Amino acid sequence: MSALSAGFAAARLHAGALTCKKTPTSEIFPATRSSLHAAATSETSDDVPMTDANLYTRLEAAMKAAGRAVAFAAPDGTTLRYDQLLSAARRFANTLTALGAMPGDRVMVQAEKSLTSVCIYLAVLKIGAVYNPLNTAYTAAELDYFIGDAEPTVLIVSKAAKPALAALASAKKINAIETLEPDGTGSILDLAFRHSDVHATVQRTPQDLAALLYTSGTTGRSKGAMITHENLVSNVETLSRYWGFSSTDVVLHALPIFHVHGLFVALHTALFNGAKTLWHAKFEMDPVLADLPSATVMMGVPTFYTRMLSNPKFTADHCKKLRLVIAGSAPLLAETHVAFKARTGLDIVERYGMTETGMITSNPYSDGERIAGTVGFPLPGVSVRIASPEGKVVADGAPGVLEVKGPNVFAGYWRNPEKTKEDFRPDGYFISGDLAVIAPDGRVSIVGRAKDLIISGGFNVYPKEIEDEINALAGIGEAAVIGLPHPDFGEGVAAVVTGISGQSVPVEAEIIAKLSVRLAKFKLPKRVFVVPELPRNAMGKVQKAELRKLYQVTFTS
Ligand code: MLC
Ligand code: AMP
Repeated sequence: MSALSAGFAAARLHAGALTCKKTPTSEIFPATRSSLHAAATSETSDDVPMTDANLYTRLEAAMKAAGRAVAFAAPDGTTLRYDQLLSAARRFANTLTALGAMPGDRVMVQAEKSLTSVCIYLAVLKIGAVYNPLNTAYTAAELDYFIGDAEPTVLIVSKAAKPALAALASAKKINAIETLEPDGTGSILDLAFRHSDVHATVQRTPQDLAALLYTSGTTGRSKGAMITHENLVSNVETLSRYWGFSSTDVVLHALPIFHVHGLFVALHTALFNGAKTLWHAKFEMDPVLADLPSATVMMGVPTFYTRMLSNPKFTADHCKKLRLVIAGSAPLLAETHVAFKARTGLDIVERYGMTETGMITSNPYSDGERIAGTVGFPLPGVSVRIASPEGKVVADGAPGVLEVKGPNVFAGYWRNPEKTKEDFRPDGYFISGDLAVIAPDGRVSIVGRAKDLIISGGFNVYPKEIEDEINALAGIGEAAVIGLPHPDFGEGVAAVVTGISGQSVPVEAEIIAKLSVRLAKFKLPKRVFVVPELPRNAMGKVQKAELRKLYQVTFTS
């Protein structure tokens, strides 16, 4: 974050200087306040007609209204004001355009969370391009697939990752590969200081794409979810109202910003309301507890709350100002809800959503009871129904697959019309793959999954992808990958494998080591069991339920 302001200072002092001088964090803000102010107040041509559906235009209205209010504050004491953020977004917009990114082009970013990446995100929206963030845990092999599929015009990665990708650039028609480091420095930041902060926002229709987010699937291959400006605008408007956001809010943000929860829920609600964000590069207990007493809003995956509760230092005093505590992305155990209430006096608001749909349901904020183990009511404007696998709506109160329709539902899978067709009903409902029931009062509970999916610490892992990788290893007969109860991550990935007779079967550590070259760390089995054979049903299908029963205490004891 501090790198941003250091860069602005360099740009002003050297009038178009090409390098960003590294400045110790603590010295940056006092020294550069005036230059940032100058940058932020320079003339812009941002005024666009009211019909523009670009999400940026909507966010910008709130950010402009916030003026010189603090947008971001980090644990090291540095801050960034809204006027500074807007100025930076305009510079990055000019930078990306100069790198060849046109409206509709993908800008792929695999970089650690920093304020520079927030500016890049805003700039991508501003130029009408499509933001394509990737989990930083993805390996080079996974990145190769994403690049081939998304065909980005601009790719932003860490300095360490760039050399291996350079050869790809011409083969995959990438215009530019720029770098971005965890501290927010990198070639993309250096470039931004060569560009002016005058930029006219590119107008978008509601159906134009704003983002492409990859989500893995039952086939083992990740699919790009095409997310439109309308999807994002409708969801942030709804959440802002439903959860009672205002410019006086202070949002504690410790989620990654390459997925929906951190990017479209936590960041959007803060920016859309001109609120202040307490910016944490990741969830780390001590800094989070130090900032919590200043926060009015906190959002997290269940692992955040179980970790906080297992820390004896965490007390009600930390939550003095909290008015809203959100949990989602994975099931929040009822016992966690109850324990949080007992420790802090606060009822966590559990909500339910997906990459493809943004937020779908939420427990009530102001009107009604928050019930542990339920995900609340469909959000205003969002329709939900429960159906059989064949698409027949089930009797009231019966379990089935949750289907959802509304302005929040994505436009389909990137370059994959067959999969899109498969996952939508003819009347426009999207088939979530989650098993749910709706109570007579309309309250939704997620009771299971129709899809073979593991959610570990809020990250999705599709067993098929891991099984394909294990099956490709020498000496392996067949692998079955399952999710087992895990005290920290909710579910932990485990594999049960057979060998091939007459061949030497790799041992657990070898299998994990080989997989680690190909798969992101969070997808790696934390245990691998080698067995003589897998349990099968009469049809010859592996009985994963049996395996889950057999190994259920693996991570809990
Ligand atoms: C880290 N590890 C994980 C893991 N996170 N393993 C499984 N599952 C995870 N989620 C690995 C690390 O690489 C490390 O491996 C070991 O586990 C211990 O790591 P750690 O240091 O304890 O983990 P940490 O870095 O603290 O990360 C844990 C976490 C993080 C929970 C803070 O995973 C996280 O921020 N999760 C949030 C995910 C999220 O935002 N989901 C939203 C998706 S959007 P080793 O080998 O080095 O020991 C969505 C829609 C919706 O779902 O509804 O919101
Ligand atoms: P993702 O593909 O990462 O967007 O993950 C979406 C999935 O997370 C959903 O389909 C659900 O299975 C799960 N999910 C999100 N929120 C909740 C919740 N509150 N309770 C249970 N599951 C959830």
